Amino acid sequence: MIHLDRITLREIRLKLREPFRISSGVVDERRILLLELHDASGVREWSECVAGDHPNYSSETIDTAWLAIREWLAPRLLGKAVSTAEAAHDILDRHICGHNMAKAAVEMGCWAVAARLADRSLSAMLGGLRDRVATGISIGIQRDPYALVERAQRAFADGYRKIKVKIQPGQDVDYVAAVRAALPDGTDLMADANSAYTLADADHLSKLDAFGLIMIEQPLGRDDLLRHAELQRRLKTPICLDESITDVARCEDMIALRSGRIVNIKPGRVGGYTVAKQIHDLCAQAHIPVWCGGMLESGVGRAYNVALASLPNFTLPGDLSPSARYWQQDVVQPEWTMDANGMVAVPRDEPGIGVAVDRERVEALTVRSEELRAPRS
Ligand code: OSB
Ligand code: MG
Repeated sequence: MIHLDRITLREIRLKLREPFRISSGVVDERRILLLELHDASGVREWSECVAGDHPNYSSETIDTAWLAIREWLAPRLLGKAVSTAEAAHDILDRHICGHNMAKAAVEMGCWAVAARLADRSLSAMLGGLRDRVATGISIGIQRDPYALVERAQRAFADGYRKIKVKIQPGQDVDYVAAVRAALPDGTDLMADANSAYTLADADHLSKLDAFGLIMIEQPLGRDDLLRHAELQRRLKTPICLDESITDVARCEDMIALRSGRIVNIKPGRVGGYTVAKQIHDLCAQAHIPVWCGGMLESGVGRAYNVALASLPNFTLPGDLSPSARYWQQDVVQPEWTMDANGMVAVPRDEPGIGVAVDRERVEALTVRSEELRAPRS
C-alpha cells in the first residue's frame, strides 16, 4: 500500500553548461520542479516534473504543473491508501484532462515509493531487464554547421551511440550534410525538428534521405498524425514521433495510419510510467522500436528515464546523457556517468530511484517551496 501523507514541492534553478536551442526556443537555465513524497510508513522518495519554463514543447509549464499538483492532483492521493502505482495513475487521470507532466511527477513518485516499500529498484519494479542502457546525445541548434560538426565530433569521441541534431527551416540540410560527412561511416545519426515544418516542406525534407538518418523526429505539428502519414509516404527516412504521442490511443493511431515507424517515449509526456509501459508493450507487439527521450532532467528525473530504458523494447539509444553534459554539478550522488562505450549503468541493486539527492545543495538552489498535506477530516 502507498499512503502519502505529505508532498513537498520545490522549484530549483540549475544553469545549463551551454544554452540548449530547439526550433521553438532556447533554455540556458532550467527551472526544475522537484517533489519529495512522504509515505506514512516513513519512506520518502524524490521525483521530478519535466515541464519547462515556457509552453513551447507542450501546453504545460512548471507553473501550470505546480498549480495542477497543488489544486487537483495531490489532494486525490494525500491521506489515502492506494494499492499500487497503477491505481494511483487511474485516480490521477480520472476526469482531469491533460496536465500529463504534472500527473507523471506524482505517479512516478508513487512508483518509486512502491519500489522502496518493496525494497526493490525502480527498474526491477517496472520489469526492466537491462543493467546498462545505451546513450545518445541531443545537440541543440548551433550558430553554423562548423560549430555543429565540432560538437558532434566531440560527442562521437565521448562514446555516444547515437547523435541527434536539432534542426529548423534554414538550419537543416546543410547542417546534417556537414555532420554526416564529418563522422565515421555508419554512425547512428538523426534529426529532431520539434514540429518546425509543414507538409509543404515535404520535398525539402526528402533531401535528408540522402544522409541515411536512422530517423527524423517530429517534423510536423503535434496533432498532425494524418499529415505525418502523408509525409512518411514521401520519405525513405523513418519518422519518429515525440510530441504527438501523448497516450496509448495516439500511438495506436500512429500505427494504424502509418504516421511513423519509431516512438520516442518520455514518461512525463504521457502522464507517467503506467502509460509509458503500455505504449512500450503496444510498440513491442507492433514491431515498432522505442527509445527514451529526455527533457533536460536533473539527476532525479534521469533516474526515472534510465529505469524506463531498461525495459526490453527500448532497443535504440535514449537521450540519457550523463550529468556532466548538462550541469557543472548535479543534485544527485553519485552523478550519472557514461562509460567509453556510451553505456549508463542502471542502479538495479539500490532500492527506489537508486541515487541520493544532495539535500543541502537542493536547499541552496531552492527558490520556492510548498508543503502539501492531507486535508484534515
Ligand atoms: O524534443 O526531445 C526533444 C529537450 C527539451 C524539449 C524537447 C526535447 C529535448 C531534447 C533534450 O531533445 C534531450 C535531453 O534531455 O538530453
Ligand atoms: Mg523530440
